[in-house]
Amino acid sequence: MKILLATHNQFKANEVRQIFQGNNHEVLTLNEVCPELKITEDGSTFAENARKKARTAFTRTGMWTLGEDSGLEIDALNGLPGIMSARFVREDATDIERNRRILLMMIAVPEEKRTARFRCVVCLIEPGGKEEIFEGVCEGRIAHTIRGIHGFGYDPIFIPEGYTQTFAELGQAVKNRISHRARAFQKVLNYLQTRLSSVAGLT
Ligand code: ITT
Repeated sequence: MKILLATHNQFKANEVRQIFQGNNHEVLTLNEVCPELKITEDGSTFAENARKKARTAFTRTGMWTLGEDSGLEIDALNGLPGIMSARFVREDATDIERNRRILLMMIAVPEEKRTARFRCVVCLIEPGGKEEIFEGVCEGRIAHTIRGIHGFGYDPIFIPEGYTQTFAELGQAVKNRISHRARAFQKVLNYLQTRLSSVAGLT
């Protein structure tokens, strides 16, 4: 089945495609379906933003649609950057600038207080308009330096629980098994499996 992921972020889309691999779903993005569609993220929670992305794209296309909003929550910074993750520092800042700023803000924070988590919230809308919300969390801590070359965003400063390397050092195969995105989209896949067989049973 074709399913639209309402994102312009190609790193995110590639991760979702890898998580969906072998499940007979073709994941399309806004870049392929309606490249001009810009969605303003003005919600106050990840769920509100995920829902807005999904609803806006669904209204345009009528397709099975996924909206995803995600970010990094750092305990020592009272949950920042949180829903501001993509806009932290400045709207047009680079990933390196954002990572440097966080490391600077945390320069005096000791190891045991460097706890953080990535959160991913997904809103799925099916052609009849029914909608469901899914969430995935990956606990970890903030490194002291920028490390690794894989992934995107805050991957070079995030060490997932149970590991000593950052997501950007661990690489995509490990990340796609344990990440917030992997956890949320695995729930989506499980739901789709049940939902599609019940819809097929009705026809
Ligand atoms: P769309 O809104 O078009 O989907 P976006 O990049 O603006 O793309 P978000 O609003 O969900 O996406 O912002 C998520 C930001 O959080 C993202 O830009 C990264 O800075 C950070 N982030 C989310 N997931 C991440 C991950 O797996 N690894 C590193 N950083 C991540």
